[in-house]
Amino acid sequence: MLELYYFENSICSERALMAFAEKSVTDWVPHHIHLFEHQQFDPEYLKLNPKAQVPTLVHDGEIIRESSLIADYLDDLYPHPPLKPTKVSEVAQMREWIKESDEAGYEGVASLSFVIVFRAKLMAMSETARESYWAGQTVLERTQRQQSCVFEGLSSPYALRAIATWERVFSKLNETMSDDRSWIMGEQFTLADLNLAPFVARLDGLKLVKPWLAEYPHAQKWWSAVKKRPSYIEARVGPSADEINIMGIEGTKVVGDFKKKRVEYLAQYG
Ligand SMILES: N[C@@H](CCC(=O)N[C@@H](CS)C(=O)NCC(=O)O)C(=O)O
Repeated sequence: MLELYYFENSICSERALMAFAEKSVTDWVPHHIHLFEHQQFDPEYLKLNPKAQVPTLVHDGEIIRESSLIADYLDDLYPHPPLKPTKVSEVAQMREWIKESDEAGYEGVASLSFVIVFRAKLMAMSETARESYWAGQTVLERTQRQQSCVFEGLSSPYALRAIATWERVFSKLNETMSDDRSWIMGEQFTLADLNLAPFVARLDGLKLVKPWLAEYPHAQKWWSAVKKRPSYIEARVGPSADEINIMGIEGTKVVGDFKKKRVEYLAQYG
């Protein structure tokens, strides 16, 4: 039996949902973990995921954590259609993309989400409510990142790191796609595309993709193709209807300052 513990509006959960959709697997058991209701801190859930994060896959009692590893595991479990190239060197190259999105891409998207949307939400709360939002966190680096983004906004060093990371990813994506290939690894849609898609969807919800990809037409073409991918549509990747409104409102407020910050970054480090 396959069970997925997840939260619909989480970009990491969307990777697992997209992998299920790619494989046309529907007989899995959903367990909803509502992050804003602090269900990730339920002692029973912490036994499955001590970092108090989603998603977690449980397969016949075996626990699989980390969204990119869950997608990889599902690809091994259900070989058709394959989401990894056959040539081993290409598998390693595909994993380099995933490593970058796991290590830096996730932090960048999470930081920008906090700078733009959760900042507005958390700053509107009383200090006590804010403290209880962060109570029980099990990953210190995540709490510190979130607090820096909430209290410092675009001046947070994490915002600058986010801009640097995504500049690097988008520029590499643009160059990779410039030979008119269909997907990152060539003609095959792979885990490199799947793992990147939900993160770019969030940046799009935050109104950052349009200004960012204006200079990267090949990356933009990739993004347009991803949005038409049946698994992307079926898994409902991207912000929900409620979220899209609030992200759009807050994103529009910040986009001018974001563009300035990006220009500053490029002038100094680009
Ligand atoms: N590297 C982990 C990151 C998982 C992660 O941080 N998930 C977020 C949602 S996207 C979460 O559960 N956050 C918990 C919280 O905000 O308290 C993965 O890819 O599975």
